[in-house]
Amino acid sequence: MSWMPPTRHRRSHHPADQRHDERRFHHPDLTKLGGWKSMQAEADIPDAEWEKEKAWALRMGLTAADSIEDRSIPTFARGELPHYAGINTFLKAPYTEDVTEVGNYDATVLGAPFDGGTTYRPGTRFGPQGLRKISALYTPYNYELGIDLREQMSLCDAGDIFTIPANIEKTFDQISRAVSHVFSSGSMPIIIGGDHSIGFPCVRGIARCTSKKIGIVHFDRHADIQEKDLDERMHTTPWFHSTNLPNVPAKNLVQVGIGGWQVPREAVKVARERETNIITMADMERMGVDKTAEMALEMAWDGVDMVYISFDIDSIDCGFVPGTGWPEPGGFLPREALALASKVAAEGICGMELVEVSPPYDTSDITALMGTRVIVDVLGAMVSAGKMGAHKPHIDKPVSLPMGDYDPARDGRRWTTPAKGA
Ligand SMILES: [Mn+2]
Repeated sequence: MSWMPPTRHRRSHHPADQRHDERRFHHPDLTKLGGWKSMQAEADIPDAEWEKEKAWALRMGLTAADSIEDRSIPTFARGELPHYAGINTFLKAPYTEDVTEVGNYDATVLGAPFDGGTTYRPGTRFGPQGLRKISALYTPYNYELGIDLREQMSLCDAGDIFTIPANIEKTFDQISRAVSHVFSSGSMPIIIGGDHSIGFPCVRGIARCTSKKIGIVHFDRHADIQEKDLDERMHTTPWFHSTNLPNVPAKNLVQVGIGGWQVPREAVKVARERETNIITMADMERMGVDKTAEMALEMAWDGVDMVYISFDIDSIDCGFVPGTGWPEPGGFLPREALALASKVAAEGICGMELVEVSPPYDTSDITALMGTRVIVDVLGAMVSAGKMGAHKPHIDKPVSLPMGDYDPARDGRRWTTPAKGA
């Protein structure tokens, strides 16, 4: 008979050990903790996509030097690892350089690098690059949610929209066209700004592909609903023009986190006239996150078919997000913002934008990281709730954009020596 360890004297608090040790009764029941549940839940998440990515990396990046023991490591970095290496897309998702391929993915990230709508600090034209850069540090797995985005949804990065820096109206036309293309493909658009002026062309891009109605949950310190600012449509005006669209009712616009000393009176007048819904930061604090989300969802979804999220990073207290165009103290704590965005996303959304990250004013990439986090938490909440793709049945007026006249078979591959490329 072999020697058995004296289990009565083990110090482990792990639930699996409790059956061996009657003395454990005075310790907390760990099975009630999310930490314990998540540990168990991980076992049920598949890893087929990760295995596929590793095999793909060896095909693309060649097998490693003989001295390297882990034979899944390639010579050239391809895919997720190492996090500090590579040509960054958002979350190292595949780059759909050919944008006719975005329909193969549940969601598409597309950058709108434009800061011509800015009325104070510029720099958000670098927002998409800033988010992509710091997004590389994330894995697609979230312990607390018990989900792995790579295994449970598909994501691509279509790169940036060609914006026109000195012409906001031409830029709006380009953004609406790009968003319409992605939305029509069935892939959910995730637009990374860019200043908040892009909110109007993004919503317009979705709205023109459907006869259904769209509600908007808008997280911000600022109301952004006046008609013009400095004589033009600027980043202070997206919701005036969005709620002029026939299928975007103003009564389904819910603005959460508004307050402070930067809400222009012109905007308040419009909000009052159009009967939009404003939940101030103090309202949120008094009601709490759950009740706030519940109320926002009720108003945004009232009589509509889809809801869009517009998240201005400056809705979070400026102490956490210094790299933004109009910093305002007294905003959300990060945990509140992430929880609110997640709760709204868990009911299903038709698209989202993350705006106002300005890398030139950022410190240690912290603002860009917060923006990245909002996006991945939204995706995580949708996957957890089984809502990814819920918008697809509402795409009843898809658009089709003509391609340019370029045939790789006839014209060869770009930037190659003709002899080799032929
Ligand atoms: Mn704002």
